[in-house]
Amino acid sequence: MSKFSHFKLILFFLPLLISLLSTAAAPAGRRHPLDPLSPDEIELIRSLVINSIRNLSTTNVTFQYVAPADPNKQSVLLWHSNPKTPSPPRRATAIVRYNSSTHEILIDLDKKAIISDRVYSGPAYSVFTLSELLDAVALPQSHPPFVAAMKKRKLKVKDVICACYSVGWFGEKMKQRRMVKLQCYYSNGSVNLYMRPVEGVTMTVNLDEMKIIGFRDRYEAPVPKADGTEYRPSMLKPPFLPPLNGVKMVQPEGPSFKVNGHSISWSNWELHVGFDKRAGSIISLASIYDIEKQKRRQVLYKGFISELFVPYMDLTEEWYYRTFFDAGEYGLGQYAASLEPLRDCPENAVFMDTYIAAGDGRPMKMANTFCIFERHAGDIMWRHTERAISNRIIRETRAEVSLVVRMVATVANYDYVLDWEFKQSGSIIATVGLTGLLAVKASKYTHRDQIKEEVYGTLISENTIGANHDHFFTYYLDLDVDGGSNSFVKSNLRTVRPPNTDNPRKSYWTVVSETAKTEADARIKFGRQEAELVVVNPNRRTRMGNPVGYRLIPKSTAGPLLSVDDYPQIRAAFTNYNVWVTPYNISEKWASGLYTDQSRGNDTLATWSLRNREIENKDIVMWYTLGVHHAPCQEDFPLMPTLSSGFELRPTNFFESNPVLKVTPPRPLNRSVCAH
Ligand SMILES: *[C@@H]1O[C@H](CO)[C@@H](O)[C@H](O)[C@H]1NC(C)=O
Ligand SMILES: *[C@@H]1O[C@H](CO)[C@@H](O)[C@H](O)[C@H]1NC(C)=O
Ligand SMILES: *[C@@H]1O[C@H](CO)[C@@H](O)[C@H](O)[C@H]1NC(C)=O
Ligand SMILES: *[C@@H]1O[C@H](CO)[C@@H](O)[C@H](O)[C@H]1NC(C)=O
Ligand SMILES: *[C@@H]1O[C@H](CO)[C@@H](O)[C@H](O)[C@H]1NC(C)=O
Ligand SMILES: *[C@@H]1O[C@H](CO)[C@@H](O)[C@H](O)[C@H]1NC(C)=O
Ligand SMILES: *[C@@H]1O[C@H](CO)[C@@H](O)[C@H](O)[C@H]1NC(C)=O
Ligand SMILES: [Cu+2]
Repeated sequence: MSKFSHFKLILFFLPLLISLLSTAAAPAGRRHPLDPLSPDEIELIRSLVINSIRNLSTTNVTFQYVAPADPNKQSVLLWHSNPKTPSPPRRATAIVRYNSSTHEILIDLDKKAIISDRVYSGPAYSVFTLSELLDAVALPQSHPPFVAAMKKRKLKVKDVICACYSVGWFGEKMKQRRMVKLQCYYSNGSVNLYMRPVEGVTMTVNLDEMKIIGFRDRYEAPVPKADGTEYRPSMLKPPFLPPLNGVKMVQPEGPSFKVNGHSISWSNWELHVGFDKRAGSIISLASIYDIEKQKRRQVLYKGFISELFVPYMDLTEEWYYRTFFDAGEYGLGQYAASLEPLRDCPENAVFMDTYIAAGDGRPMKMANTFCIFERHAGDIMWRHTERAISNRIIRETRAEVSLVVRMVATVANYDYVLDWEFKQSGSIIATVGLTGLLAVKASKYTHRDQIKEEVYGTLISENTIGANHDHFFTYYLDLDVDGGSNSFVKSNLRTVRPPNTDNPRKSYWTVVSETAKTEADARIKFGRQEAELVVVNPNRRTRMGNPVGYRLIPKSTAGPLLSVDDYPQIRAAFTNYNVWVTPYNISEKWASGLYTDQSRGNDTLATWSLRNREIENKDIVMWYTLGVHHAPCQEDFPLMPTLSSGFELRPTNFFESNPVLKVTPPRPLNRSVCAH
């Protein structure tokens, strides 16, 4: 269930350890309805599905996506507010592929029975499995045209490593087979294979038959040299920057949070951390204790990354199709990295393992998927120095400590550091950090001055073009501010000229607020106007009469630059606006549709929203797309320093006054702990 960074720290975590063990031993009936599937449940699903398929010996069965079916929201809330309420029925969805068709199977885990089995016959496909991608990349080694193409390039075939790329959809009318394209890289002399593409060769693999159905060797380009691509310190040549003095975050009394299964309580916050093959971390039931009102207040029913769209801008035959949906096609959870104590997370972190169903349906343990820690990074929570009163100086300052839940998704070349951070002030901050390896294209060029054609990127090293691309993270944010009935208020800041010309000023700005009545009123493209976007509960007001709310403060306002009729953009039309608001609907969860691989854009947030439903004083969901345009630069080579962006959900007239005025600073530690 959980393990700790350092053996000696176990002593300090003893109370926590005991609470974890007691959770593990708790009777099944007390399981949190939003918990991810346990290994036993995954096994059960597998055996039910396999047993239901006759003549198995002749059939390959692939479990593409297995997850708990979302329980009814009202039953979860009831269960959560009253521990005596029984858990809602525990169900699971399995999207299973066999006999060349996709089955959507709904399973009752309590009754251990299949409820329904429906064949989906649309043109799109569910998430890849790691095992099928591994099988696919092994195929070229025994594919004669490929072997010949590598020989021709004087490359050692066994050092050529291929990667699978989703094929996208470019207007094909007929349903296509389930496929990936392979692009290969040369690993001889460097582990940084992504910096060494073997350009010009593309293969297509039929994933159901697991065979190469297309091979094309269009041209040759020099494979970029291995020299300079290393990132392991043991293989790097000096000089190195000398190390800094030791830095660590110590909590000799242990962390201040408690982990109970997947539930976390820390200071005034309570939340649940779920896990999904597609989305990665799912934050649920985040609520904050209001010390003035002496009650716990709901904030976020559910928050997760619904999709991550990464289109590349290179139009050549080998590249045009690279328009990836990292959640819906690849699975951010499936690609979760195992976090390394002391490096990925500080010393005071607690780690959590997770399970997903592998391609064969069996539970696959993912160690150290999450780390949870208190961040004390030397920031100031609030302060003031008052010198105006004669003969005295008033000085009050509080150090910021926050709670971080972290996972890292390494989707092939890219690493995404995905943090959810909770502050005692009530703010929830989501941060994405982009690091890892760029997707680069091999080219004949070694100097910028040689380039006279469009190369769709930047020459970042000899023979290496860093391809232009975007990252669009679409967050699903089901805020329930003090309950389910919320409205979305956008406030534009307008410049006004004073009506009275005698005024010495010629302008000022004022806030013009408008409550969105329907979905169309709530579609926001950033960069057009300054807007303050607040999800309010119109039925709950502060003493001053302001509706209680939570505001979205974006750190990135980038939007798509592709034209709306471009096929990738049709599939990713949910990025056409930075913000959408929809009425809560249990089946509207994946912005790119339930089936994303080869999708055609007819089941996206953008199509659901065409209904233009009413969203005022209703249970609503806010969708925020955080975009990063990435025109690579030389510093991104051979490995990219983390580039961060994110957003803040910040209480706005939610509390009667500053909620951190009465935060007590962390207990002082004895000096000896940090003596030099
Ligand atoms: C299943 O197997 C049985 C006997 O092995 C055979 O008679 C039957 O035709 C098979 N059914 C299908 C659908 O392949
Ligand atoms: C099962 O998969 C193997 C390769 O993984 C393939 O050779 C075989 O044809 C597949 N069988 C069926 C019935 O699809
Ligand atoms: C496989 O599909 C074919 C037609 O698509 C169908 O006739 C056959 O019964 C299926 N086999 C199984 C085992 O479901
Ligand atoms: C999208 O269109 C395909 C046919 O092209 C259809 O099979 C599928 O059901 C449609 N999906 C939705 C959600 O409308
Ligand atoms: C493989 O790498 C080594 C070391 O960098 C180099 O000397 C050798 O020429 C490379 N071989 C091929 C076939 O690329
Ligand atoms: C929920 O959304 C789905 C897909 O958009 C739609 O088919 C269904 O009718 C919606 N349900 C309700 C109750 O609006
Ligand atoms: C700090 O030092 C005092 C006095 O030496 C001791 O009583 C106390 O237990 C120490 N606290 C911790 C957390 O080590
Ligand atoms: Cu990038």
